[in-house]
Order: sequence, then C-alpha cells, then structure tokens
Amino acid sequence: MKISVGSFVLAAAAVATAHYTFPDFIINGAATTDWQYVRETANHYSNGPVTDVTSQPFRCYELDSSATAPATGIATVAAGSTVGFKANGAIYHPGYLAVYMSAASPAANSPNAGTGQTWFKVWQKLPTVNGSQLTSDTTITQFTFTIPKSLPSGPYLIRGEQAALHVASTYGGAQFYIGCAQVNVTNGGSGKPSPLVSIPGVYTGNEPGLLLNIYNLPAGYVYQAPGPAVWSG
Ligand SMILES: *[C@@H]1O[C@H](CO)[C@@H](O)[C@H](O)[C@H]1NC(C)=O
Ligand SMILES: *[C@@H]1O[C@H](CO)[C@@H](O)[C@H](O)[C@H]1NC(C)=O
Ligand SMILES: [Cu+2]
Repeated sequence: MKISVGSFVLAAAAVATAHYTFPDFIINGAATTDWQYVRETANHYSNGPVTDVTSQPFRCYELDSSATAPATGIATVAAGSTVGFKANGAIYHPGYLAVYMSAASPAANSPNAGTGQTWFKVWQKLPTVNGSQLTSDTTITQFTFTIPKSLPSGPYLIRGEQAALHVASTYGGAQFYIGCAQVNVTNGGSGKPSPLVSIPGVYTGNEPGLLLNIYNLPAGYVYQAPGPAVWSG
C-alpha cells in the first residue's frame, strides 16, 4: 500500500474503523504477497464490504473490471493441496465463511472468467450458536481448505467470501468481504463439480442465513447456510 507521509495520520485513524480484505493467497501454509494472485479489490483502501448480492462487484469486487485480472498472477496449485486466504487483519465480524471455485475460460486471468453458471462451493464454515446469539471466531486472520483431489486440472478462480452478519437483521445488511485468486490446478482428476451456480445470482439476500438477527435467536435455532451444498470431490 502506498501512503504518503502527509496522509499517514488520517490513514491510521481510518484503519481503526475499517473492515478487511483478503489480499494474500495461501499455498501450503505460506502466504503470498498482497494482490499477487488475488485480484486487487475496489475496497483495497477502504476495506468496506459489498452489500448488494445482485451486483457485478459481488463476483470478485475487482478494482477495475477489465484491467485487474490480466495484471494479477496465476498460482500453480495441486489438486488435494491446502490453500486459502489471509486477511489484512482479524476477520473480526461474526459470520459465515465460504469458498467457491469456477473453471476459468480461456484463462484464470481473463476478465470474463466466471461470468456464467460455473461456480461450485468447495468449503464452508458455519457460525456457531451460543445461547441466543450466533458467533464465530473473530480472532482468526485466515482460512484454508483443501482443493478436492478429483477436481479436473486446468485454470480456475477461487473466491473466498465472508458474510458478516452483525447488522444482518434488515435486507441488505449482511456485509460481504470477497477475494478471487487466480490458479492453474495441476495433478487433478475426473470429478464433476456440482451444483453449478452463477455469481451474482447464488444469493437473493433473503436467505435465512443472510437475513437474521444474530443477537436474538429463537430457542432451538440451527444456522442454515446460504447457497448450494459443498462439492467435496
Ligand atoms: C496456466 O495454464 C495455461 C494453460 O491452461 C498456460 O497457458 C499458462 O501458461 C499457465 N500459467 C501459469 C502461470 O502456469
Ligand atoms: C457465549 O456467551 C457468553 C454469555 O454472553 C459469553 O460469556 C461467552 O464468551 C460466549 N462464548 C463464545 C464462544 O462466544
Ligand atoms: Cu466491518
């Protein structure tokens, strides 16, 4: 991040109220450089969320819809290996974490990759119920998952998402923090990922897992994850 001396105090003050981004892709335990393999997001400075689940920015939230993808690297990752996203601070809002993948045509750094009904969910972490409240570990700074061993080799996008739910009791209140990594998957198999969904399109915003008051849950409440089932290969 470039910060001039004059704006430093202002920037430091802004950070205290800021949210977060997922600038670093993690490959087998090692975090890579900011925005090296994750498409730089429009909130790279503000850290603010996307709240319109029907908007184009809900896909990958690129800084520039045509220039960001080709300017971002493509990581080579083996099917069956562990990858993930590291945030620029604690993921301090309680919420739901998910990772979606999409085959990327013609390449992982193509601006149009992932614009069809091509996405499948590969991992999720549900918030937990504590009495009448929904919580999650708000001290974590990263999340990782395993690329299914049977995923066919080829170019893909990997989209990490957190739906922060602290103000989700009115429509559009859920806050989405998003990052898309560009990868070539090697050593894969012949699995058929499903079900396939579009992003945007996967959520309406009215799902019980996205529109709820996490501070006043009814007795016996069970969190219902939004979106499709996980494909685990
Ligand atoms: C990714 O795979 C494509 C072929 O699908 C290849 O042309 C490209 O060079 C690969 N990129 C990297 C960085 O390995
Ligand atoms: C669960 O709720 C209790 C009472 O509000 C609180 O003291 C405790 O820290 C919570 N535990 C977790 C894991 O959030
Ligand atoms: Cu926030």
